Amino acid sequence: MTRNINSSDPAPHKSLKSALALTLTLLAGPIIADPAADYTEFCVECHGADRLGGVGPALIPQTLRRMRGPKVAHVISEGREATQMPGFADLLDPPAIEALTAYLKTPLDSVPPWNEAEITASREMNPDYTPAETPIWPSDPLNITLAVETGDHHVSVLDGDTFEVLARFPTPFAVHGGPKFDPKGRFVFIMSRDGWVQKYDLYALQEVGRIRAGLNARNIAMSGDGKWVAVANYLPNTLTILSTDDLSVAKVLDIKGKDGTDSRVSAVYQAPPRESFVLALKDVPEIWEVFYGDNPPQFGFAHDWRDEGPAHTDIPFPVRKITTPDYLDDFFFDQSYEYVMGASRSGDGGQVIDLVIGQKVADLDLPGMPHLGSGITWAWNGTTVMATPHLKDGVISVIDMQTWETVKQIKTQGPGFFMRSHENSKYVWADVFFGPNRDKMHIIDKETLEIVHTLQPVKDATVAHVEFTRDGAEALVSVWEDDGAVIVYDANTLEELRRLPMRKPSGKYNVFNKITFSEGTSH
Ligand code: DHE
Repeated sequence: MTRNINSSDPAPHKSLKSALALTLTLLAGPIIADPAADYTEFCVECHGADRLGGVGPALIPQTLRRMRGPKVAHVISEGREATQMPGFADLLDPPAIEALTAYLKTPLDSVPPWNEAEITASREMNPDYTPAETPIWPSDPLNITLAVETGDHHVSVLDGDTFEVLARFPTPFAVHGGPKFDPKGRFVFIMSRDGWVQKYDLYALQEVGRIRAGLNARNIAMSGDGKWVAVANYLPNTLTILSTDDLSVAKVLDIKGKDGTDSRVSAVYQAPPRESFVLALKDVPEIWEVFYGDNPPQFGFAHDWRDEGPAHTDIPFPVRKITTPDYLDDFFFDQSYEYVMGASRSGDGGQVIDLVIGQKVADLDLPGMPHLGSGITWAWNGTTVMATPHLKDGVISVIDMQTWETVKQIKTQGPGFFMRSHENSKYVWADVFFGPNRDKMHIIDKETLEIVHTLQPVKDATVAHVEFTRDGAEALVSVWEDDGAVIVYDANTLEELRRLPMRKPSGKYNVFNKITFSEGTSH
């Protein structure tokens, strides 16, 4: 392992390592790169000892196949924008980075199979679980808010009226994406990047069980009827459908495009009015719909349909494959779920696909890597607008959902990750997740589309992600640090009301806002 010695290391341990490398180099001459050792030292914590993923994705040829040429080496060297991947150019010199790149592109001796049998074998139901038909606590069950604390992998269950922490329970390692509630708001399903899905009973404040639905997963979606949870996997290339009742496996769907190309699933979304799950695919220019209702619609587009083989239950989960003009990664739906807005994988622009006719109906002017998954909508000037932050540019795009034209680009103090509002609020809250102004939170007037206030809750601390209480009266903001907090604001006066200490809180999720599909939250 060789190190750069001229870097100005910000972290003391890095400087120490550089000095040690220099000493070793002087004593023993040039050191031959040892990618396996470098992997163990720098990558294992996030990507797993077996390279099958953890907080970070699996680093094997199957998941790196789109990163041709110098792309992998560049990410190792410089880090990856909009993710937690740091750059290692100050710790690894170019030959070491090249060797590590080659190491990551070397196939594993074997990727463990992860099909129905393995998934089923991983299922652990809590033997001590005692169901509660009504809440064992006195608060409003629809005003419960969950706060995911990624600092120590826990979830806090907050009473939305008093902000008392009713329970704090451990989750699987590295939760990603929003937990999903059943339609009644009693059970919640939580997913970790390494594919575990946990079921928790909010009435009983107990874990029901967990199962590893994939080796490297992206997110989960709940069916509109509450019977199924779909798990989008990068590894293997599958969609796992679980019964919400007992977490048993209902189906494992292999993801192969129309031409037989295997694909990772970027994300799965629920489309309740269509009784379908909608899949964004990473490696083929297609959108899939997987139907769970008894009577899947007949569109008359026979070429869109493919028989996916025998189902594992009597629910067939038929699949519709829609070819799209581009690879689309990140989706936002209109409230009717007929139209899906997708961002181009290149990060430049987007498209609107009409799911009824299975065709592109519009292009979107969305440069700078829009983060459509964080989009929200509201009524504006006789139409409905959708607003989305951009991960690369300090701008928020506001799009008219009738004409699909951009009506405004609101300039911000840096690229943002999340946005939130509420039907009862006149404001949109938008963070500035990246860059020197990550301690800022913009407050945007929904009518004038102007930033009317910028909060700075804790100087130099990352503040991000907002959730409202059920009635929209308070807004909860994460101070996204290990010794962080959730700050409760009066959503009208913007006055700070409470500060609840938490370990790196990320997303917060209010039961009512989620199960009613509030236009102010991502779905
Ligand atoms: Fe996320 C949601 C994809 C990096 C925290 N993120 C989502 C969703 C998708 C997505 C598709 C919607 C899923 C859902 O809720 O069902 N995220 C991606 C990426 O592709 C990206 C950029 C790269 C990656 O590594 O996967 C990415 N995300 C991150 C982070 O680095 C964040 C900040 C920290 C972390 O936990 O990894 C992060 N993502 C979140 C959160 C949500 C989320 C908190 C849920 C937001 C919500 O309000 O619903």
